[in-house]
Amino acid sequence: MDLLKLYFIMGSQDCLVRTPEETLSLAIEGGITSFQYREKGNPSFGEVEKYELGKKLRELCGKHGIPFIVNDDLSLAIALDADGVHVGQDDENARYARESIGPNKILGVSTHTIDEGLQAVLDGADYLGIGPMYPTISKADTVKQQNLAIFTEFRGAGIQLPLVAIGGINSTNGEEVMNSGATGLAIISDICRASNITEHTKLLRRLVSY
Ligand code: 3NM
Repeated sequence: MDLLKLYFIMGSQDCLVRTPEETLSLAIEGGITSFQYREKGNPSFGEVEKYELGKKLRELCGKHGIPFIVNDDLSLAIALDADGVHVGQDDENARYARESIGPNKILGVSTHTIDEGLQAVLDGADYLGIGPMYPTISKADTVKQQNLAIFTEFRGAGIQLPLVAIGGINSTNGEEVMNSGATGLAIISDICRASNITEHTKLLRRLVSY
């Protein structure tokens, strides 16, 4: 699925210099192919703020034809009429998420083992997230680092869904991840923290476009 090639993930906590709206606009200009709203903001960032920011980011994505996916929060995804939802192993149950959003929305599931991958297929996932591939500064509770062979192992187990790699991916290591069999790259900090987001995103886009 080409839409998952360069999958940008972000929430207000990831935007240190620019606003989330500006960050997303610049990343869209650079060529991201999909976006996940992952709001893990500080305690002052309540439900209303989360919704209001989501609405703005959703509109930006809509204007540019970029799929807008909400992390973890099913009711927010439905309220924002998101294109899909992404759940982890500890989040909303994937099967329940599929039933809630219906058959036509995108469902992503984070998986770390073949068993989790096979279960996500049964639950109705459209793509699987696999990570962390490298150490990450953007998420505290990750499992242990994955081996690059994991993509081949998932394929060997008969899993045919798109496999999106995540965790510490950047313009230096992105190529080896793609060469190892990932369908696409999911990135937070290497885009959010770039001094020139648009140019850096263009560089990442070249890594996944072949
Ligand atoms: N999930 P960055 S790693 C949101 O391993 C997330 O499932 C992960 O951020 C997983 O690109 C991660 O800055 C953070 O490393 C990715």
